[in-house]
Amino acid sequence: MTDFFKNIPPVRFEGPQTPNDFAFRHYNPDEIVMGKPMKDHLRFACAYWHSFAWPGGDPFGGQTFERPWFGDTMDLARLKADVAFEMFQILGVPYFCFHDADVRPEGETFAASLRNLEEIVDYIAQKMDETSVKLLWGTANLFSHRRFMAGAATNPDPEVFAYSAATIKSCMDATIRLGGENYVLWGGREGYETLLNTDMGRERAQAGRMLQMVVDYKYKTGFKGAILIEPKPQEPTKHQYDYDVATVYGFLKDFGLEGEVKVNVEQGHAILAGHSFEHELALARELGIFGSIDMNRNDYQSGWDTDQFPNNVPEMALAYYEVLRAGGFTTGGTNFDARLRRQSLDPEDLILAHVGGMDACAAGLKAAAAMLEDGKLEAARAARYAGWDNETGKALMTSDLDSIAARVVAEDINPAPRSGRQERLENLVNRYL
Ligand code: XUL
Ligand code: CO
Repeated sequence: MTDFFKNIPPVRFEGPQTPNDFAFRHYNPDEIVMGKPMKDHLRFACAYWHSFAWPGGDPFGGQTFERPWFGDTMDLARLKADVAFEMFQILGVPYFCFHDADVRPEGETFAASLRNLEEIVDYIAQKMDETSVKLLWGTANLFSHRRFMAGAATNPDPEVFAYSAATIKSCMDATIRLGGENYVLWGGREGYETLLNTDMGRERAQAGRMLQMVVDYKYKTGFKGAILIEPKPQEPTKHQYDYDVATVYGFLKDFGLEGEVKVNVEQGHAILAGHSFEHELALARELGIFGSIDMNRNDYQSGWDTDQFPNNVPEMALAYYEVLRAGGFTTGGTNFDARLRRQSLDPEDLILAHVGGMDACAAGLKAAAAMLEDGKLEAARAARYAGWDNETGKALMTSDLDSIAARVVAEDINPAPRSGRQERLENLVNRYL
């Protein structure tokens, strides 16, 4: 045991009335919701990068956190892993997620970085065995180091493409070694700062080739997990190719990979793309590419990807409603891609941030389940489209313009507008919260 979280006991469910800050009010892991335990619906994961690698900087100032594991040695990487697994156990989260750069120091050469990664992965594997904490997904950091400043797969320099391919292979190997349930690709710098120096056609083709190689490697290695793309419209680059769920689907279709790759949808990224989280989730479900979620929130005033811990239960209820309508998670889960505010220096801040986020998700899930089980919202939706289920409605889907036009004239069709009943439905939803 390290002494980082000293005096913080394991967090347990104590119910909504408890005065204890270090307790769950809603997240009751074994409580059955719609036929299965809450923990199996939510499948919580902690993000290694925000909680253990981020130094607390912003564009106007550097590091605010002073963590005993900050530094570039393997001993410190092991200390970081020790503290990380202590946090996972205090919270009782079943999963974690990581990038290569979060867990190992960068070496002088690719080979040295790879040795560091393999060594720490062995150490993490041991910690996973001891604690039963599992890996939701692994990924490669192809955006922090300066070599990636003009992109990874979409870089104008083919040697950066090569370096990125080698890095992805090493991170897929690490994910497989740790029994990861998914492998994620977030194209942080796969985009452009200015079109003036960008060959968009080439960059798209390069990104398509890289993705094809990832899918091929999945089959070559027998990896059973899902390959997920995480859409984001911008930040760090001015424009990112994986803009949103619809754009990613178009890209997958273009390269014939729509049956191979799904999406990891992030709350804050959905908002940055001008959508709601539930919109992105509903679309992913309809397109058959729903995979996993990165849970967080942005500050609606700032317009930045502030990656705060989620706390808005009504928003989460709508998001989990779409997750439940998708049939719930299979390989995916709820990853807290969220970080503390830079003034939140204390170890207990890290715990309480997750406690609040987990509780807000649980409350959202319960509301979503009640909404779905009650069936009123779905009944209202079905009633709105009922005309499509009768013979005339069905026939429209196989008719042509001529025959439809002839019937409209012959039957003097003059449809009467009907209320969309939005306020009634909004009132209904609020009753479950
Ligand atoms: C950045 C982001 C990443 C990905 C993993 O906005 O969301 O942390 O989730 O690379
Ligand atoms: Co994310």
